Amino acid sequence: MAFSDRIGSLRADNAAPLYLQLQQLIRDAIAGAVLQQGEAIPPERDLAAEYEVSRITVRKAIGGLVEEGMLTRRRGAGTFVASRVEKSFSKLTSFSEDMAARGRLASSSWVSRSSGPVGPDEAMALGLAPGSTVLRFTRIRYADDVPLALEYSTLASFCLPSVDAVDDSLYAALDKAGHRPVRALQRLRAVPFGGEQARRLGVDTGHAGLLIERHGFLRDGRAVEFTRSYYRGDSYDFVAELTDM
Ligand code: 16G
Repeated sequence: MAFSDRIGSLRADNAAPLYLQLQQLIRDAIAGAVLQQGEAIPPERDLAAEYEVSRITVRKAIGGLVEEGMLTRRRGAGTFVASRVEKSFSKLTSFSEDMAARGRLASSSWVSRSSGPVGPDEAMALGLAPGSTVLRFTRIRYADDVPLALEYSTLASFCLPSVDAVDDSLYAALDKAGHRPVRALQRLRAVPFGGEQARRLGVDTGHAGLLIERHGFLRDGRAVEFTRSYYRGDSYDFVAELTDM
């Protein structure tokens, strides 16, 4: 079946620019599950021929949807409908592990890393005495190059030799140092993104987000980690399996 038979055609009586119309067709098809998660989008030249528009128009339409996180590009393979990331509630896993388990490529960019005296909220969260030193990490987390979350982590300083001990994964560094948390408390709530979160995640201010706060503990009960993760609500699902046992 031709792509346009599934998602619809451009309309001559529509005054909107062609790339926006094409974008809207694809967006509606994804929302209406006419296009499924992980499904391939036809190559640029095929779409251009089918819709009788220039390849630049197609590129602009697709490029915008990739930026929005609706589509993802995989090098050498093509463009696909992005799948929402599903995250189990019951396992204490790291972002890197969650992405690897889903065949997504995890990466991060650093916003900041520093050490300094603990603040009042952090002291409460980590059970530290005023004046203790903490390590702070702020990162943008990506799945297949789409920004998914902004994370602010504060760690008790005994957990790691220095802030430079973390490369790609915080939990890998904690594991190496023998201080990976084994238990965590998590609190989740819906938040509209403020300016900083929106800008860093490439969405509009007020975009629906999920704030997840994690308090991670060692086996001996000491608190290791206090992380606030701002996830994009349009690409993240939390899944919990409930049993009565
Ligand atoms: C997850 C955790 C976060 C942890 C991070 C470590 C949630 C809500 N948060 O994002 O608390 O610090 O993983 O990931 O799951 P990393 O080892 O890849 O740096």
